[in-house]
Amino acid sequence: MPDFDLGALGWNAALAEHVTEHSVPGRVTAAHRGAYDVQTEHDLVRTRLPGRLLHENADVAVGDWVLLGDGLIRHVLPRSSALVRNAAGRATLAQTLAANIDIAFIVSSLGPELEPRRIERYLVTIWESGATPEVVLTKADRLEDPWPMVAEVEAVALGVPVHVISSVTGQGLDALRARIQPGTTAVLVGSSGVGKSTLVNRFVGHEQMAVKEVRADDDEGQHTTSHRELILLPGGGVIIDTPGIRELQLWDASEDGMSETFSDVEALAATCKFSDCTHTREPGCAVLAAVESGELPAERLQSWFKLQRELRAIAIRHDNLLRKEETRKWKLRGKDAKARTRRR
Ligand SMILES: Nc1nc2c(ncn2[C@@H]2O[C@H](COP(=O)(O)OP(=O)(O)OP(=O)(O)O)[C@@H](O)[C@H]2O)c(=O)[nH]1
Ligand SMILES: [Mg+2]
Ligand SMILES: [Zn+2]
Repeated sequence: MPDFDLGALGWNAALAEHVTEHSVPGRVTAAHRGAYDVQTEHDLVRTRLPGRLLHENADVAVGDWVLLGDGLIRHVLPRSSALVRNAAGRATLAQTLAANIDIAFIVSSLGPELEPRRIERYLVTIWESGATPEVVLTKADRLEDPWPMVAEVEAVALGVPVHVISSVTGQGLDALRARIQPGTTAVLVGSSGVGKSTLVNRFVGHEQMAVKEVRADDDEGQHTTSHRELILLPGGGVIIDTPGIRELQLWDASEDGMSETFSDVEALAATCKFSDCTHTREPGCAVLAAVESGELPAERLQSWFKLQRELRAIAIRHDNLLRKEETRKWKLRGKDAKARTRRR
């Protein structure tokens, strides 16, 4: 008899097809430096990657389904979604923040620190991930009237639910909790101090995650979350808490995330007089006309241009990377062939 029902974490028949004899399936619930916690049917085990996978730079993230063999992670099962960013400070290194997620909550606190532009950037990445984004605006209790600010966010989060909550008064918590149905995995992403861990604790019903202490002198409190952790909620559903991130560098270079996030701009662009309109000076440009009339905020157009430039730069970097990789393989193949000729 299993002690733990993996179904509660989202295990399903499609995943079960990958299980081979002598392998133990489980889900990665926490990632530490070089070590992983994996929940199996029997135990929560602390494990790591074998040398070969380390060598191959295997990418294992919280939320991944893995197969254990002899206590080590032998396989990472195919992902249904993955939230990937360009690792901070590295030109081209993908970092998976969470895998196999259904909903990604973009968490921002209501106050002067709120930045709709940053939410736009998150939206692009999340649409790329295969998960569905939703926006959570926290600390509603701090403002007398949060609604003008909420409207500003709604204007950039087209077709995306925007939740307004307070972990202090409980406002909006039930509606938000209802989004995480049994078998569903949600992840919380956003800057440090916006109240992600506090929210998790409210859902769990006790201090599961350490929470930043309020300190007037500096905002870098003691208990900032330091690692990603997957938590099974009472009543079903899974939530992944993540450390606050200062910036979300785009990783994926496809246009899908942009089209979803900027559907308003793209709909306008489709009606420009010239099909190759650059929306900078052309006559009959519907985008510029909309900015002129006030229908489209100029900052939103700027943001669209900026993210497009970034995506193009990423596409070029990825292309170069691919070419380097191919050259390397080609050289290796050349060496192999030479070695074979020598042996003959
Ligand atoms: N007034 C108010 N304060 C809140 C609310 N939610 C969280 N806080 C406070 O905000 C501070 C930061 O909360 P955390 O939950 O640690 O924030 P976090 O997003 O997990 O931060 P990192 O782990 O650093 O990413 C704490 O002092 C909380 O008590 C809220 O709804 N209203
Ligand atoms: Mg936290
Ligand atoms: Zn145009």
